[in-house]
Amino acid sequence: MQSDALNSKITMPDLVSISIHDGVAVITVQNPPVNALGPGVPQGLADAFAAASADAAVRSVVVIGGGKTFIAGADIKELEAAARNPKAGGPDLHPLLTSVENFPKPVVMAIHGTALGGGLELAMAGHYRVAVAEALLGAPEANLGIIPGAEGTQRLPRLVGVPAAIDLCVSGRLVKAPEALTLGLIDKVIDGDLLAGAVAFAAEIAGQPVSKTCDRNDKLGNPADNEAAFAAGREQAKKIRPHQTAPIWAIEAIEAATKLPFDQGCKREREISLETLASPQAQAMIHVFFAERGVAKVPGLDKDTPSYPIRKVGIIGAGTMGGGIAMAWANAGIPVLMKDTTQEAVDRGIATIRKNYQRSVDRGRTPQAVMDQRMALITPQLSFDGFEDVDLIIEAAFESMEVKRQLFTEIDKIAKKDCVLATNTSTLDIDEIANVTSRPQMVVGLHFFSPANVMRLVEIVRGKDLAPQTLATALAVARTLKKVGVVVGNCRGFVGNRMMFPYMREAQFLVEEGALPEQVDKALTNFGMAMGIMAVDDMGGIDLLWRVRQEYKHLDKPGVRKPVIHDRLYEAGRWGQKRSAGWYKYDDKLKASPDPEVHALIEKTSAELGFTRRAITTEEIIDRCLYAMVNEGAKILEEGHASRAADIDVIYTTGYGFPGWRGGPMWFADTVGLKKVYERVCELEQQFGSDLWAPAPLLKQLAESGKTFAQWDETR
Ligand code: 3H9
Repeated sequence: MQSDALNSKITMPDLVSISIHDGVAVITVQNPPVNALGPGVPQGLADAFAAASADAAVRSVVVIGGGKTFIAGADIKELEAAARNPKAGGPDLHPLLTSVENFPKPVVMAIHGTALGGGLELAMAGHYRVAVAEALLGAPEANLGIIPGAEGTQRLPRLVGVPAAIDLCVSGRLVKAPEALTLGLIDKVIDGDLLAGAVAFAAEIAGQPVSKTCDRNDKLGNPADNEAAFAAGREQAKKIRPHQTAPIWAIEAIEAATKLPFDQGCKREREISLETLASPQAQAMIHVFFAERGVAKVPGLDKDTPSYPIRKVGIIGAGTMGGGIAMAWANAGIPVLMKDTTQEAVDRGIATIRKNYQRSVDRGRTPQAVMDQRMALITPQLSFDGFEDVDLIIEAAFESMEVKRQLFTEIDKIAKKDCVLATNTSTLDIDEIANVTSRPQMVVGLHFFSPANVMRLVEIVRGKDLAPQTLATALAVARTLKKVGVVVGNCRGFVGNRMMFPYMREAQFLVEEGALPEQVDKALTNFGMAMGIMAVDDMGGIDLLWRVRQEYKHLDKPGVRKPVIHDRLYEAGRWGQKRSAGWYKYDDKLKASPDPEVHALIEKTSAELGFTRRAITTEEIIDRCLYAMVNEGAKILEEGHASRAADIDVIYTTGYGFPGWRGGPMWFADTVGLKKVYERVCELEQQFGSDLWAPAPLLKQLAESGKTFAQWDETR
């Protein structure tokens, strides 16, 4: 049944509509793609509630999302504007939430897809929440550097208790409906049609007194238990979100919920919310949110370009990368053939995959049946049998041009005509590889990061002949694997590694001049990097980088300083974690500790190079490591090997452990001020020479015109 009279009262009929089903008013939010509470939606909801209130035939209300989801949150574009202009204040949902909670007839929130952030906050202001089993609920605001600022920190602990509320706000994790039911976040899981189930539920409870979440104080705990929960929450925040302020503020707001009456708790939350929204961390994290979604919009590629369907994949190489890539495909439910050259390599590869899945099963993260299904999707083999049927071949063999040229010549003959050929090379020239095939337009770089089943980044390397359809396929591959695919140009090291070379170089120079590896790493992790660069080198393998250097030795410029200490480690057999010795020594649990033997080696090398070791400050470590990276990033931009500075930020935050709360290296440079960065680069050029430190013309140009990389992006 439909009420035309009611429909006509709604001022925002496109965003929010209302219809009547057997005395139940169904209010539907239609704001694709994710029904965010953007401009007009709160007003549309308020109008719809007013209409439902005025209609005596309405006995209860259901709020539901149109399309694929409930409400995925406040409009982050609005939050972005508010973060840039904090005086204007963020969106204020208080009037809407109060009117929903005080609504005289029962209000049932019907959830499918996601109820996140402001969406969950709206749902919690309703009197009941029902959801389909697959629905996801959560308070992911910490991912944006903010807190659940629409009374979420006040209602959530009232529904789920203080420890669970802390966990949800600090981790930002999403819970499926059955867990939400156990937590008390929802009242019922609906089997079958959500709307029908929710309307039936609403009809059943019509006329009954409602309980408001704001009045439910029974789960707010006692001071002693709460103190312990807050302390544990702060520890959890320090561990999983080091340096981030939002989770700590969220705990503070939850604390207010336990100590103040609801209204005052909301006021305190609003103060904290506005403070977090105005923080540099929120600006940086909101930048990363949109940057991650922006990378799929590739300049010059029509978004409707068709892609080749990928139903089966062949992988060459069962080593760390090949195995990880095979797992990523199996996780997506797509069968893979994994080939290596010896039985031993294949056996080792499959054993590692099994061990990785088993660990996840043992931790309760993956059901055994799922592991079995995924293992069954991976076929280890010694030959190319079956490769003639696959839609995509990913080569993840030894990092040597000769090996790759041979392999691509061979697979070009085996693969069917419309099979895309990809290489996982991290540094080699894609065009040179593509040119040995009869289909250079179908050869693309898919540079995964280790462990490939976990790391979200894939650099999609665009060679000169790459066809739009192949590029569209590579982007679709990233989506299928739930990864972030960033299109980059074909230059040495592409974007990520190309910027890492000068970063590593400076770190090693600093060690040669007077710093110790642990000092460099500490400065970097205190800055916020997930790992220090020395520890990264040990994990990746000193021998690996050494080999890369050999590939490119012919490009070394005579007379230009190169790090020597890395060669010394290699020569001493200190190849990193795999040898329990690299920049650090490692125990059998791979815990690193400083090694006096390395210190001695470093001192000897410094003497050999003629350096009198000096005290190195943290500031010098950060300036040299970070600005070397940023300066290279600016060169990459002007050469067109990355489309936007934001793309570089995504590469670094998703693949290189750069802290998202600093927004990525280019955003970080913007926040420092490009004038200051440029001046420091000029100083370093004076000190260490133009071969190493010539400022990128783009950096100079932006610094001199008072602009930022973000502003440069807007001109793209
Ligand atoms: C909040 O609610 C604050 C309150 O506590 C306090 C307020 C006072 N707003 O990710 P996708 C866009 S904070 C605006 O590719 P999926 C997105 O940019 C918010 N836009 O889809 C993209 O646009 P485009 C708390 C949004 O299916 C398009 O939608 N909520 C928003 O892979 C598709 O996005 C969150 O943090 C938004 N809220 O994943 C949830 N959400 O096509 C954030 C998405 O132009 N969102 N867009 O590039 C997500 O996690 C995912 O989008 C979701 C869907 C899981 C919902």
